[in-house]
Order: sequence, then C-alpha cells, then structure tokens
Amino acid sequence: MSPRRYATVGLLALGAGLLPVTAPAVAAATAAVCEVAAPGALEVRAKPGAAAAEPAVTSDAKDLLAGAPAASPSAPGSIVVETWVHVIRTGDGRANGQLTPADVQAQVAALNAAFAGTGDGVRTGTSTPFRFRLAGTTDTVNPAWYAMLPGSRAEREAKSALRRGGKSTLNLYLTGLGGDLLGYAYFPTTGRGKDVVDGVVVLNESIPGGAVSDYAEGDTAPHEVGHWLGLYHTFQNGCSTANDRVADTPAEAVPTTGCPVGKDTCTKDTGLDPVENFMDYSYDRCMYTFTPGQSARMDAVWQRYRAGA
Ligand SMILES: [Ca+2]
Ligand SMILES: [Ca+2]
Ligand SMILES: [Zn+2]
Repeated sequence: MSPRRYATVGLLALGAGLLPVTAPAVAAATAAVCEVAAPGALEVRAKPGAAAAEPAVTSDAKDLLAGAPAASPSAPGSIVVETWVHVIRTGDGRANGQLTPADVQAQVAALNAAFAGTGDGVRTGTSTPFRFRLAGTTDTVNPAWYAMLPGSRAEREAKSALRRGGKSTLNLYLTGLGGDLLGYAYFPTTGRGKDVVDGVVVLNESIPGGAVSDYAEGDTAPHEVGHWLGLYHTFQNGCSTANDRVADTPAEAVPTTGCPVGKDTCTKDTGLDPVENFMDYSYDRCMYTFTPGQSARMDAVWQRYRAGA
C-alpha cells in the first residue's frame, strides 16, 4: 500500500452530532469526547492527524448500562463469540487487499490473545470471558466497497451483502478504509435500526505483521471489539469522575499517541494514564490489556444487548 494513503487528511461528513477531528488530532479531540456516546453510536480508532469522528454526544442517562440490573459475572473464556471475517479487496495480491487464510487466523489469534489477557505475549493482562471462534470467512473483490468509510453508501452496501448472524455474531470486515482510519465500530442497540451496520471494520494492513508502522500487531480489532461490547475510550469525559464509566481505568484528559508510559494528564485522579489499555490510542507495541472493570462492563453489555440475539 502507498504510504500516502495514511497521510491524507480530510473531513468525513457524518451528520449533525458527529464531530470531525482535524489535525492536530489530539488537541482537537479533547473537546469532542466530553460526553457519553449513545447506543448505536459510531466509534473509531484513528492515527494522529486523521479525519476521525467521535460519537454523537448525549446525556449520561444514555449510558449503555443505565438502569440495567447487575449482571452475574461470566467465567474467563466462557463466552464464545461466533466470528465472521469478511475480506474486501480491489484485486489479487496484498497490494490490492488480498489476505491469506493465515492472515485471517493471525488476526483472530491476536483478538483472542487480547481478550485472554495474553496480548503482546509476554505481558499479563486481564482474562475476560470472551473467546472468538472463526465461523467462516468471505472474500470479495469490490473496488467500490474498499474504502467503506463510516456512514457511506459503500459501507451499507457491503454490510448488507456480507453480514452474517445477529447481534451475538461478530462481523469483522478487513478492508482498505481511508482517511487515516484504523477502524470503526458501533455500540450495541436494543432496536433493529442499526443492525445492518453492526460490526467492526478494521484496516487490513493493521493486522499482525501489516504495513502500518506502529499499528500492526492486530490491536485495532480488540479496540473496536471493545466498543462493540460497550466500552468507551479511556479518555472519554476527560478528567471527570465518571470518565469512561469504568472505575479501574485511571482518568485521562486526552488520547495517547505513541508509548509515553508514565504520562499523567489527570493529576488529581489516582493512577497514571492507561496508555497500555486497548481503549486508548497508543501504539500497538505498548497496548496490551483491558482492566477487570472493563471486562465486567463488556460482560454486562453482552448479557444485556447481544447474548442470544
Ligand atoms: Ca492520574
Ligand atoms: Ca500490543
Ligand atoms: Zn475507539
């Protein structure tokens, strides 16, 4: 892939309530993430300077778990998520987005490692209840779908054709994207209106061993699946007490770029910025864990929105 693909900065027209983030992304993003996102809202992971979009903002009452009864915790590894991987490409060969079965397996393995608490291999993360079973793959040559930016006609057409299963099935699209996006996902909903777009889209060259330097350990998929399971960014709501609605992720004022371990942007909040967390924007090499609180939240969101659906 041409490196220029990742240097392009443009604006995504995503409608009222979605705030485009222009370069410099970190400064611009600060004001865009100060509320809790609505169910069904779009979430993205983007490279610095990207034309990213943050979710529509609503009141705290719209938190995904507001009013939900306390969920019984599921045992580590006890929830098996049927997973379909859809490869979309423009032609033959890696430069055209073609991936091998081994590439797909490597991405699913990275996803499983992330949720098993063995992300980055040598590190100790949180063992969540989630495992991902590759139910099948599809392979589609369609240049019109390759960018499938959020909110686009291409996105809707591709997903209408390829999506399998219901809310409990993970549909993971590996494609070319654009606009410096690494991936995007939607929060779960109780209604049916968002069912077609429900799923996770990940830049193909962010898979393990991909061509996107600093973002090629396959960590974009767990980040986006974290959103798919109801997690907010660790910098959601900045230094506020509620922050990302997870008690054990230290509050963080702005998204992290790179691997500045030891940074502390919310000095009144106990704990250093969670740059190692999958729900920050750090480089893949220092991103390797969810927290127990995030695991419990994903478990509860799964039980409320996706289990059996
Ligand atoms: Ca702090
Ligand atoms: Ca990593
Ligand atoms: Zn995100």
